[in-house]
Amino acid sequence: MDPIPPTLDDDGVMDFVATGLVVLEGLIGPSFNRRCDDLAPGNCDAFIASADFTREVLLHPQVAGVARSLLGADFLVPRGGHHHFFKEPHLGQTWHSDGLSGSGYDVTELQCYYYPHAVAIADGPTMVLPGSHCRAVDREAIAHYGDIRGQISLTVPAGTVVLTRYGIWHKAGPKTNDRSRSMIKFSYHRTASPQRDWRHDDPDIPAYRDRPRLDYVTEVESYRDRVRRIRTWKWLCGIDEPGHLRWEKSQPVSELLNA
Ligand SMILES: O=C(O)CCC(=O)C(=O)O
Repeated sequence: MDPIPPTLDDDGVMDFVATGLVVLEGLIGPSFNRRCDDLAPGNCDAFIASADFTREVLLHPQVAGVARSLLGADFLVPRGGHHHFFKEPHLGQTWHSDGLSGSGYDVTELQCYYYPHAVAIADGPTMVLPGSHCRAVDREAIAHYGDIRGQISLTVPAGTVVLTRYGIWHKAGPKTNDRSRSMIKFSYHRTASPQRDWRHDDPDIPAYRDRPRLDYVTEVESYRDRVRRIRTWKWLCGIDEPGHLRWEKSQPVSELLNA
């Protein structure tokens, strides 16, 4: 028996394919959140690998349920990570992605942000750009970008966990107070070949139902986004026979010759 039930259904997975993130607000309770009060900045491998963090955060049924949905059975649970801590006011980071943004349409890693304390706009929240996770980009180039229409500031209640597709553009936003702000970052990885084994009733794999165009996306880029989303959806469903990426208006030559 699979001990971690998937929590996403087809629509939840399709949403993730389009936006690149799932936000679980206020999930972790106050008593565990308080355990992060004195966590030192930087590497926090021992804390993340601890039995308590594993139980309360990493294997929380909602967090692990999303990981199970998007990474398949027997996914790898993080045994380390990083505490992104800010106290002094600062101008904010530049846009960056930690992963190989645009390298493909697979989903093999989920990078997660856990906020043990509430984050308000003056605290310098993490900012993310939904849909940016599948763009082929030069990391140094996007560092020059300013505000982008559709960007989100993750102003969240304490105990929020955000699961993102590795490669999503993000940054710490500008901070105007001197209150401590914590974000604990860790990643789950896939070991299983992709298949549609998240929650579903109908055994037939549905076609990808496209999501609305993102605010910053032009008409042409939105077409490219749609193709990228379809490819990611098919990859996740385990449809990888040769030719599955064919243009929908084309037809195999054998069908034409035998018609
Ligand atoms: O602390 C944050 O909000 C983001 C920091 C981050 O992701 C980074 O430095 O790579």
